[in-house]
Amino acid sequence: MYETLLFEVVGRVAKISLNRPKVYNAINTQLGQELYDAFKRVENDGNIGAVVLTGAGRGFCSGQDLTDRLAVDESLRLADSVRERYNLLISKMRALPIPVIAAVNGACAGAGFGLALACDLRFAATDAKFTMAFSKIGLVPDSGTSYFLPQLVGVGKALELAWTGDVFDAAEAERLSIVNRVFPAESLVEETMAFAEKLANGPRLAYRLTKELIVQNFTSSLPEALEREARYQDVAGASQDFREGVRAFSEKRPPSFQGR
Ligand code: T3D
Repeated sequence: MYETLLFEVVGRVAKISLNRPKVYNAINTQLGQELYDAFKRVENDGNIGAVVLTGAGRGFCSGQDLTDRLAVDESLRLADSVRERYNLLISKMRALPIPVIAAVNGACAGAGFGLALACDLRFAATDAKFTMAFSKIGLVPDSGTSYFLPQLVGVGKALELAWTGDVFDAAEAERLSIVNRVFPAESLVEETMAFAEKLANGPRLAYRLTKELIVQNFTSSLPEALEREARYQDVAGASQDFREGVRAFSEKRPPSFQGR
């Protein structure tokens, strides 16, 4: 169905592999459109409980395909590309009500870094490498990187990484809390898929509400955050999963959650 990515559903997990390996999965118009479509497909499939985003070959994603920018003429307005491609993609990913995990298998740059940061969690291969990249070609951060990166590393470090465009490895990314876990390259995708499958079979209603809480409360006042917690706990507390969780605890057995 797609030409620039691979889409498969394994158990309850959608695995999306960007598939332009010769250019480290750089994003051209077709890949941008197909990726957006793949996320819409996930959104509309109630059986999918988690998403893993990874890259085919040696790269995760090297950002905007720069060969498309070689013949820049005066009519090119990057705001159009940013709004119509990257902003739509990042917003769609962020709005997915299920866990989205990046398995960063290799080079991760520019808008590719933005895709990884828009995921809820990031697992990386030991030999993955990261760079903001934008300043190296005279651009400013986009694809949500100016929003997500300071949340993870603080304003000073985000500015340093954005200004220098320095390339850093997975160990440094883990130290900076940009990635959650690091695995040997050969087991990265398998480990990420197993983790995603576990989440996909968890208390999905509570997970969805938790994602909304943590994302929204990050930019809320304390009174707003506390009130949102109370409202969401009301919803979670009325779920069958809550009843099952408490029953399972008292019966000393693992819970069997239904996601409602
Ligand atoms: O324009 C707009 O719409 C605005 C939005 C912009 C969003 C952005 O993403 S701007 C940032 C664009 N991305 C970059 O500037 C990153 C460019 N790539 C790199 O800096 C390096 O390739 C990496 C650090 C990612 C990896 O370095 P390395 O040494 O491991 O690999 P390499 O040899 O540079 O790349 C491997 C191949 O992929 C190579 O092709 P070749 O020589 O083997 O035929 C290289 O040209 C190609 N490649 C890598 N990145 C891109 C690319 N081809 C097209 N576009 C790329 N972004």
